[in-house]
Amino acid sequence: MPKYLYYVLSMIFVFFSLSACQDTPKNITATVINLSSKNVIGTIHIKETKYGLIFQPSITDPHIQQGLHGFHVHMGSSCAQQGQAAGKHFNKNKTIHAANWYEESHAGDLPNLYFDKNGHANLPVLSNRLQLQDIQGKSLIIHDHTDSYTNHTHGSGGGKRIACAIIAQVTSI
Ligand SMILES: [Cu+2]
Ligand SMILES: [Zn+2]
Repeated sequence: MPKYLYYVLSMIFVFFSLSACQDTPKNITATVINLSSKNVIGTIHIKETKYGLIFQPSITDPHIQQGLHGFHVHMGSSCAQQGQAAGKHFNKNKTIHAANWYEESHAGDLPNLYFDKNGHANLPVLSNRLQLQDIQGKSLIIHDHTDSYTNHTHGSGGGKRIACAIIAQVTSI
């Protein structure tokens, strides 16, 4: 085999190795912290699919009440100050606070998360309007109450921030 062929083959190998490294991740596991106790209470696994992003919680915290809890992607990259450092809802186009399936809503508005009577959350929610690259480095907030999916009532996003996760930990595909 001519020498230049070794060269060409090795460059092809290097090219494919590099492009494999530069793939954007298809999933992230974010660690969830209770904002009062500061304890780690579980994870939210975020997976990119052809239907959008699936947020799969695996959380146990007996201090979280049974029922539906407001859940959003917030702009900030910090959970400090009882979650206030997470800032406002991720919002690409100056839209309004509403249900996730309403096209005019904040991009970070997600369906409510369900916690059972033992403080377990394991039912996934879907957003068909987000990609992982949009939300990396931002945060997830879980609220004390149910999100009414409207701008019109006080505390409509679910009120007090009770748990927070930074969307940063990259895992293998
Ligand atoms: Cu929120
Ligand atoms: Zn919102």
